[in-house]
Amino acid sequence: MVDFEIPTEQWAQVIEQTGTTTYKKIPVRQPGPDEVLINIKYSGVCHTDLHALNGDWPLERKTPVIGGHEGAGVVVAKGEYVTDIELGDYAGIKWLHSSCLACSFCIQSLEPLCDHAQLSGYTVDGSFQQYAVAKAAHVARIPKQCDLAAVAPILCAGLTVYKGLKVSGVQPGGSVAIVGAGGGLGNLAIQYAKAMGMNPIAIDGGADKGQACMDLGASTYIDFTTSRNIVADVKAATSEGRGPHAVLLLAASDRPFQQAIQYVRSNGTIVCIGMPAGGNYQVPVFDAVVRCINVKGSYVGNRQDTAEAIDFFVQGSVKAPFKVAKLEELQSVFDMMKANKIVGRYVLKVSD
Ligand code: 8ID
Ligand code: ZN
Ligand code: ZN
Repeated sequence: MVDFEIPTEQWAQVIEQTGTTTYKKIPVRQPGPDEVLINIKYSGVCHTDLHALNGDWPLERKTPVIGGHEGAGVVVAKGEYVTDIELGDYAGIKWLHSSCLACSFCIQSLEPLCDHAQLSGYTVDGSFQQYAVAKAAHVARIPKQCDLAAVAPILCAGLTVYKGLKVSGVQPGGSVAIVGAGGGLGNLAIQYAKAMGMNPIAIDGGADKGQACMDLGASTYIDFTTSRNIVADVKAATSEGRGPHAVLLLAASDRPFQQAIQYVRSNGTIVCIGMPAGGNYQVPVFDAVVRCINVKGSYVGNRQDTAEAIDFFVQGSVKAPFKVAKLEELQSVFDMMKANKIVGRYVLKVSD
């Protein structure tokens, strides 16, 4: 067994008050009996981290809190009950830090719905620190051949869109509109959709996001900032002009929902994933009934979904470009995200 030298102090980004994150030194914690200590090498920055920073969701967050829930690193210490992870293994911090594993949701592997779920970077400290404690039962198992920077966004963005595509019910050959396709979740959604045999239609704003979406394999790019008629443009990109079989709503805005309800194919499904602060959806009852439209929510995924999402990455069928910044540069990544300027994902380099 490898022995790791663990420092007593480490660098972290701490939200001490809503709206600001502070780069500072803090103590390193020791893992409890059912926990592991992960030396985080890279952590993706999800738009959810920005919601946590701004405190704009109707969900209580702890303060102070260390954000981050796409953390990939090396297990450097573990508690006495942890028998299926070895020191030196690669592991990942995801949004679901823990769940009770015993309630009626947990035993059906609907663990994100557990009443006792703890959330990384929100109700417990996350991966914007060099040494993060995580529950062994829930950490993502990452195969040794993986590039830790590239796999980090799979831990939330990849997992979430893979699960969303699964529950969309779209069959191979079917089409899916991806709203917010130029962002972190969206870029990966294009890749998973292709890998699952679906035809992805990308919707976002700006030419650089358009280029990225087409490079990743979208069949069409529709720019919501310039399109005169998004509903007509989306329908025109589908077979018989009947609209896509499903829509993945990934934007941190509720505006596109009203369009989605108009262009989704009859008998199709709208999957709500993006969580705009204060967002609301209005479903016209007549359309929902006579066109048999399904509207559902999808919230990260369970441990099996995580393993499957990582498998696609390992097989090389999911590969999205990302940019790397330093842990101390988190605030500037948030500033770009607020302005919707980020194409794909930013990944922070957390430790050497
Ligand atoms: O489990 C979940 N449901 C889950 C998991 C992870 C993230 C939900 N989320 C939520 C986040 O909290 C956030 O609200 O999904 C949303 C998107 O996360 P992200 O992909 O990390 O955000 P981003 O990288 O900023 O991308 C958002 C994209 O949406 C585009 C923006 O231009 C950006 O590229 N967009 C917007 I804002 N309005 C749009 C519109 N009207 C739009 N694209 C098309 N049409
Ligand atoms: Zn996330
Ligand atoms: Zn439970």
